[in-house]
Amino acid sequence: MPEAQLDLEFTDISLEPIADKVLAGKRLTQEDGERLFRSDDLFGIGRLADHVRQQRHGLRTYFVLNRHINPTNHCVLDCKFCEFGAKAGDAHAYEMSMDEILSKLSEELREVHIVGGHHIKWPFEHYVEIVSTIHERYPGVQIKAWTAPEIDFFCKITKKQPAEILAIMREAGVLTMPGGGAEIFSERVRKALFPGKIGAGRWLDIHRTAHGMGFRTNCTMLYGHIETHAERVVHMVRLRELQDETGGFLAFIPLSFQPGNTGLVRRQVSSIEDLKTIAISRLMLDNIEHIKSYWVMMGEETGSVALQFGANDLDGTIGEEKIVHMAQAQSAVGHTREELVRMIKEAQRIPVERDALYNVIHEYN
Ligand code: V47
Repeated sequence: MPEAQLDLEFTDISLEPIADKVLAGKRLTQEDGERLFRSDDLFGIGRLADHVRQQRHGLRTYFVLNRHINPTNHCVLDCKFCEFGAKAGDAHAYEMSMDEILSKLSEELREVHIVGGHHIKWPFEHYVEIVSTIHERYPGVQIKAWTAPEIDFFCKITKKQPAEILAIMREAGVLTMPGGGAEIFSERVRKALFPGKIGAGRWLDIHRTAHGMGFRTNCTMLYGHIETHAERVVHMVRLRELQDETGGFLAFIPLSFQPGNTGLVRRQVSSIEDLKTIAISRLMLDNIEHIKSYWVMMGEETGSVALQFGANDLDGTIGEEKIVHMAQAQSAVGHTREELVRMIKEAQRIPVERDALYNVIHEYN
């Protein structure tokens, strides 16, 4: 019997068959995932997820010196969960100039994460220029840019296929793709909250194409609005299926919905729900190496505790973030390297500074 198995005790004994499967390296089913979400045994689930995380990564926990750039919030879409998007004339609408974008970057950064609105007046060439200008000015900063819905928008305005768009972006300097825009893979929720945005099939196809071209990409799930637990598990299973096919996903990032003034729900889900979602992601997504605890949305305290519930990555220093801070997220807007090291050490894990592809820069033993 593996030593860690001896430490696993459940107050909810119905989890024992699930734990047996996990310890035997067997894959969990949709039903198992739903069973985990129904259980109140947060610590049992957390210990199981931490066991799996420690088998893969030990105590090592990644972070990256990065910067988020959201070049504009002008957006043709009207997603009901989003407080970031704006129309021309709205008081909070903005467009960043190239100088403004460059002024937010520095040579010390390892990664820049670029996503924004679907601007009706910006030609595709402008989006390409944002990437190429950054790449020329800061060749050492790896560029993670444009979500699948943005790639789809570029296809619409250029009448090109995703592979052509991605080839042009690669030429301009894009290295990896972020995982945003997946929201929740449910037609029911899409029709209710983001009817103008691509659904699961197109999101997965664009990532499949990117993986086929050798890009590594991330994947996300927006939870804590009107989705059900079963829909969360379906979402994870569909990502797992694509990962079986391509192996192209680097990390999964569960995104805790910030209600702001959307009126969709009264408040953000509890820390308990955040931790359970992180832990269940680790258990369901047996083929995705990294599970990120995105402190910007979960908050720093829960984000740090999540490192004991299956997450092995704290994302990054971020610098500035507009998408959820416009929805009144309470987290700080940016952190220093020292603060991330402290958060990881507080969770009794070993900080490892990485680049965008998880190459190790420095281990803080
Ligand atoms: O796609 C929008 C979400 C995403 C809200 O790939 C909201 O490494 C919560 O995808 N409350 C963008 N979430 C952020 C994102 C991301 C973040 C960090 C790392 C990575 C990565 C990707 O934010 C959107 C949408 O799903 N979002 N509004 C909101 N009110």
